[in-house]
Amino acid sequence: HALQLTLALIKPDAVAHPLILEAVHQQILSNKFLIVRMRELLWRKEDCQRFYHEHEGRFFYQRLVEFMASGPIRAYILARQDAIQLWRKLMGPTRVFRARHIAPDSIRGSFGLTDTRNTTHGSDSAVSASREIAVFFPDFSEQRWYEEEEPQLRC
Ligand code: YYY
Ligand code: MG
Repeated sequence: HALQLTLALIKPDAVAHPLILEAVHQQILSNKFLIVRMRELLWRKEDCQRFYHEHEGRFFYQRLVEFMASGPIRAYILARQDAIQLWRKLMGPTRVFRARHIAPDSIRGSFGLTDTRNTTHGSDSAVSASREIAVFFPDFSEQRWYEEEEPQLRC
């Protein structure tokens, strides 16, 4: 496909701050992502646990789950050429110290508060993107989108 889909989340620390929320949204637009779907929600702790199950047992798992359920988050399905890799590059490294030093202009380098409160999430592979899109947008059919909408958006 010409366009790739990814799931992006704006985490509670950033949704709670209007200027940061707007700045992250502008990064999405100025980097020519298409916003395919968008919603805001308050996550239940059990859903966070399921979403992050690959990290179960890690030292940060509990605080991550608590944090992600602590306030509203915003979820996007984004489309673009190389969407997965580009969104992760724009986010910058996971950990705030690295982000600030290696990629100070990245989203996390600019707005990340701690390793946990690091502003955004992005899918890390096509397989994760499909799984994660289905978690937040259960009515969205990737197959139908590629058949009916993607061909008209390509340029
Ligand atoms: O994909 P990405 O978000 O960049 O990092 P992961 O290694 O998948 O970790 C997911 C999530 O866990 C991260 O965004 C914050 C949290 N976390 C943490 O709180 N402390 C760490 N040392 C590492 C990750
Ligand atoms: Mg990850």
